[in-house]
Amino acid sequence: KDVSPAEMKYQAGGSPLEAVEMYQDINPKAPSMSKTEFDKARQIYFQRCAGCHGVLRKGATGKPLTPDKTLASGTEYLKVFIKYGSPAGMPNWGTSGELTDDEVDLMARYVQQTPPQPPEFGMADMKATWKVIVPPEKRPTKKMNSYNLDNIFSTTLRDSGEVALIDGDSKKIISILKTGYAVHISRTSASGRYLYVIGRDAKINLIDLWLEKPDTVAEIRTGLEARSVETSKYKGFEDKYAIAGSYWPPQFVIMEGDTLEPLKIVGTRGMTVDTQEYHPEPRVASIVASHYKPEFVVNVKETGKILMVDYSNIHALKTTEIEAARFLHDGGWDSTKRYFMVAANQSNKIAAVDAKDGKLAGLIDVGKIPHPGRGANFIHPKYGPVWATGHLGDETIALIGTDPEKHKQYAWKMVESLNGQGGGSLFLKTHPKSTNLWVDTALNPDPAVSQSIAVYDINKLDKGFEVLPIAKWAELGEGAKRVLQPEYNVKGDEVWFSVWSAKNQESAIVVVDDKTRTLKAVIKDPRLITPTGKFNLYNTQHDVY
Ligand code: DHE
Repeated sequence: KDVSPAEMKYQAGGSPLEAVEMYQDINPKAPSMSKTEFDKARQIYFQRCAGCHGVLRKGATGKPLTPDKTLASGTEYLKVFIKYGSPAGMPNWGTSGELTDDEVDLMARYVQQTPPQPPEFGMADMKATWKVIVPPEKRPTKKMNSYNLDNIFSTTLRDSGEVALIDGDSKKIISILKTGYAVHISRTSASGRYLYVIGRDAKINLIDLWLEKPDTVAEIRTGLEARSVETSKYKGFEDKYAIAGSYWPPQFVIMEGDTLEPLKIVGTRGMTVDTQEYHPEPRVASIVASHYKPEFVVNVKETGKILMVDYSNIHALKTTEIEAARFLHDGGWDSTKRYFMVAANQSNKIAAVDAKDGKLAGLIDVGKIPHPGRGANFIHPKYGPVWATGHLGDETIALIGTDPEKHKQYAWKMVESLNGQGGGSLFLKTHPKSTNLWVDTALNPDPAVSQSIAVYDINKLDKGFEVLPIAKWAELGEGAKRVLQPEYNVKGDEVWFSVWSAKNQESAIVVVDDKTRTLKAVIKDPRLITPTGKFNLYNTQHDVY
């Protein structure tokens, strides 16, 4: 199979576009559909199919499903495909019981219709959702609480549409804030005062950490579906701007850092890097702020281009467009923060961008569907500084040399491929003060693997890994649970893991002592519903990983 079942389920995570009204464009050549049928099919499409086939069905991980292709296939052929799946990775939606025969028939007819286009979301729409709850002049001029901000963990509570701010010192919840749905990431501002979180529904909360009780001081929606937010970090521009990328519409927006006032929207529609064909929905994946220049590094998924967006004058915006490879997704800096390492996941490559010289440093072949999160940097005993990624599609961990000065022969090459516990890895992590490399396998189909973590000694990689039963340590009840996203505390002596259960079941955060690899604490609370990503504010602020 080209795509693992874990990867398919991961891509079929649901889209807020399912709730958006869209126009039914009647195609006289397609099988007839009532408005009710069309709307039901459209909802199923955005829940299950859009992640792989795209909003406009131009294809990404999945094949294109535009009427020129689907009308030629016809209803009966499409029904077989949808019901039984395909060896190339299409899930067996019918035989798995997820869709009834009637729904399979409905979807086979639906994909022959002209794809309905969700509405655009421009400046007027953004302004209509923009709220400044506490204006900058009414905010404190110094920190008004006694929290150790550096060691707070902003923790996504995916299905309750909240984030929990957890005090890393006491392991107590400071507060739970209402946010957009399924917050994807949290990012700390350059000064460490502000926290930005973005929901799948493109709602951003700006949280002021200096308030007596940290709380939202501004909010906005920047689109209909999104995954990334970041804030300017270059000298002289600290906390000045925020940027958010969206999946739909395909665009990014630069905002005032302390109010979220939208200033400049830039569309990403355009030509693909390889075949140079027009793509109508190039989604914005990860965004990071350069430490070398006043630039944001914007990774555009479907066109495979990395945009170095110079924010020093946003009214005369200069953008360097770097050719990489299609399906750019997640990534992080190397240890010097000069090179940004980003996964072109369905291309099985990592692109290394030189943020100082504004060019591609390397395009490295790795394993199947790399998925680093922000990756992990450490000094390899033989190859010098390396950056690591795990994979969704195989069990390996790729180590890439990142030091073109002192270890030139290893730079931008996969110098080693470690064997891991299994495929379905989402995140891995280490810390400059640690000798451990922690690798999750959250999407592995075997519960014993998805509920435990593999840990390597980076000085003895040839010794293999130790397995720690994180979910077992949490002592939760029955039910599926996944262990994911290792995250260090500020000192680098503890690692936190989410044990992510269903919405109606108990979840937990498990804290492990990094040195002894033993259980240190289990954080449980009825309010900790579906915890996924956790972001230590200091490590996120300074890009330490
Ligand atoms: Fe993520 C990071 C997109 C599914 C949890 N995820 C990212 C980033 C992108 C992205 C573009 C990088 C943002 C950045 O750094 O600026 N994620 C997507 C998807 O398109 C995808 C495949 C399907 C979807 O429909 O969303 C997807 N992601 C998931 C999940 O199923 C996870 C496990 C739980 C969830 O919330 O749905 C999940 N993604 C995360 C987390 C990060 C992330 C925790 C940040 C990791 C970090 O350490 O930086």
